[in-house]
Amino acid sequence: LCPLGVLSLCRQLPAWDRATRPPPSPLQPPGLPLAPCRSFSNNKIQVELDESSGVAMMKFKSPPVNSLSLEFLTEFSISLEKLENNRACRGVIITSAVPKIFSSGLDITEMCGKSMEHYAEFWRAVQEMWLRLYGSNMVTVAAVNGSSPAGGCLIALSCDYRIMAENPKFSIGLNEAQLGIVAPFWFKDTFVNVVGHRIAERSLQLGCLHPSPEALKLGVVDELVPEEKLLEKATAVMAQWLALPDHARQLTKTMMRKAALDRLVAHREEDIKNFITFVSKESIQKSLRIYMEMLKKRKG
Ligand code: CO8
Repeated sequence: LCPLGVLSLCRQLPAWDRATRPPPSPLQPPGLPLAPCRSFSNNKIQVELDESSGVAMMKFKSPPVNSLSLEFLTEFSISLEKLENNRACRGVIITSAVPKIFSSGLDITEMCGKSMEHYAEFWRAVQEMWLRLYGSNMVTVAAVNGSSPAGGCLIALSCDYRIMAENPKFSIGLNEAQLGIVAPFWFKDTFVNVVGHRIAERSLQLGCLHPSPEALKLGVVDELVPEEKLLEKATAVMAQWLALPDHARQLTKTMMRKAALDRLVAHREEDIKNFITFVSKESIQKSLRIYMEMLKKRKG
């Protein structure tokens, strides 16, 4: 019955077959069963599960900008896995506890001046995070309460629904081209699946960061609401999605996302090699260093 090849890779049980016990987590020490989670938190992420509604609130809390370091990505994947394996959880709202920032995307320092082994480990963690989030059986709603460039945008795009604070100072987009780097094919696939080919092509080539009203117009986000109403709205949207029987919604999600997920699964090792080759080039290292300096200067 399981049509989603990636599920076995993510070690997830399809939710329509959760009667059986989930296999041990690859991220969990062997022999330790996953503890039921109501609330849990780590250095980077805080999660509160409301068991009566089946909805978890996941808040990124890694100041100053929720950058996606190796540690952050690992904690994110573990948190998603815990929720996925908890039968009481049917949906997750993802937001930020850091004012004005949803996530600043991949931590650029993880891609500068590090060893090949580090790049491989880092990139595998980026892939793992996306496979888990994009392939999740849960309803996923992004409550984007701040700026959300590149990898931050990918997280929002990977959810089922995106609501953004209507502050035009907050922007969202896959701006990799502005850094002199190229968004990987699965970032692109995720973007195309949300906004369509033409909008994605233009936005990717120009490395656009869209202020929230433009993001709404282009379909990068589904709705804008005043910031103070964001979580209330996300909760209401979640209730709407959860009103449907899980199995029908999950199979439909699988049908829509399977091709993109399978494509990365089939090319995972090749994608890691490509990343290492690309990011190790002196020209790319130089672009990233210049970009980091620009961020620091802009501050001063
Ligand atoms: N990684 C690491 N450090 C970061 C990042 C980041 N992505 N973003 C910001 N920082 C650091 C800043 O350098 C600064 O450090 P310090 O305090 O030491 O000077 C600190 O965080 C705070 O940053 P700001 O002062 O800029 O904070 P603001 O609130 O003014 O602005 C923003 C926040 C809007 C998020 C702004 O920091 C920004 O635009 N950051 C850059 C975002 C960005 O371009 N991210 C892209 C990352 S690349 C990616 O996600 C995908 C790459 C996939 C392809 C790979 C192929 C090679």
